[in-house]
Amino acid sequence: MKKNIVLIIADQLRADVLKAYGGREVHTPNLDNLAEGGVVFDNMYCQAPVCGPSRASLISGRYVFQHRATNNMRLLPSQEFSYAQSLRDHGYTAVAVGKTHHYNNGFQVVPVPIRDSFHYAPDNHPPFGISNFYASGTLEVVPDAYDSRVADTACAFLEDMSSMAGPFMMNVGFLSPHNPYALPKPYADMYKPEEILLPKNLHGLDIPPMIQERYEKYLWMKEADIRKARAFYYGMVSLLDTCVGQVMDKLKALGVYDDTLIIFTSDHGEMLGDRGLCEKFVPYEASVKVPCIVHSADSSGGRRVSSLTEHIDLTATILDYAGIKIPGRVSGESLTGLLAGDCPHKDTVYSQITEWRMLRDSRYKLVIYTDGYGELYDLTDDPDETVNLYYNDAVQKVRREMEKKLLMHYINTVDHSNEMFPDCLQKRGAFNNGIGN
Ligand SMILES: [Ca+2]
Repeated sequence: MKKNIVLIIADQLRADVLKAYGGREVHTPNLDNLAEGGVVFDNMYCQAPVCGPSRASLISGRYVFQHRATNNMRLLPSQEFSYAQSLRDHGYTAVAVGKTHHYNNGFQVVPVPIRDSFHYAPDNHPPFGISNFYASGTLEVVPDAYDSRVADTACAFLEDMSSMAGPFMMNVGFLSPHNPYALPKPYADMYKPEEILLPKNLHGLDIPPMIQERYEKYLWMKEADIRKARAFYYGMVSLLDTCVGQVMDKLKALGVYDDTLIIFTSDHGEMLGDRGLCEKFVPYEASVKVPCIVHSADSSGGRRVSSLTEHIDLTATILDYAGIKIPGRVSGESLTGLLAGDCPHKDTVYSQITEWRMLRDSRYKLVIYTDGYGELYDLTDDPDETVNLYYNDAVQKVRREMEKKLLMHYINTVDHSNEMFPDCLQKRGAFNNGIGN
């Protein structure tokens, strides 16, 4: 049996808008079906809530401080591990359709036809003639969507690949529901702003100093603007759902659906007005926690997995599924066991961008900013992250334990071929001060 793999990545899709994650406002029949027949991961975290670094972690199976593609301008270094290259080395055809952000890492890139109505470039070029809603307040209705062409192209190529002798892997990258907020009808007016729920904790929570500027950037948005943005975002999610459904229908029509490992996820989330913030870049759940639905012939459908999991575990899972030995420099751990049934997995998950480092365990989330500011949340008692316990004298033992876990995470995952991190630690005198005491 050919062990085909399809990885579908949305851009900036927060988990809780989907019905599979408790959402009640957005029509997503195809993703609902995928969830009903697959395994839903309740606690999947991206390694960085920004496109380039997050996708570099997915491709390499490594944390951002390991692969060092730390921002959108830095492509994954060609010497880094790539599951696409590894699959090709093991007889797979590995293709990328739509956005991957990193195009030189083993994928055969299938071009997506571009027409005049093209509104957003696959490699994150500035929008072509389209205003970004978060900057201008403008919602654009366009004749058609780039993602529809991604779906068409993916389906055409699936037909070609299904007749090949060897197995295939396809990475399908959709741009929805990433801003600038441009949509064709009927999606553009599918949801009525006045019927949309307002975000959680729009204002009033403490804003860390390094996020203050970002917070102020969205202050122009009043409640009506946020409802408009949410309604349009939901339209983009429904468009995405249609495109995902096209790919699923094609896999079924080709008779390969049941035997294909299908992974659906997003590179990061979207704040969508929660705590006065939009887009991503922040360490809160709507930004760093991502949807993840897996269809596998090896697992019974309709299951949920509550274990803490990371995007880099998907990399390991793809290799594992293909029968490839997971190399030591891949830091992710295969989810194959969790797909088959309950089993122990990791105790903590980690994410970062330039301004902060985040670690969460089964109960607490710790965030350390590079200016020294800290956040600590009890996600069991306070899932909306409203009470920062970091400076609370009553929980200093918890804070110290979480800080130790963060430090141990670095020590246990540091790449010794990467001289940057040990040098950094030495400069801070950490080795001289006796780490681990
Ligand atoms: Ca993104």
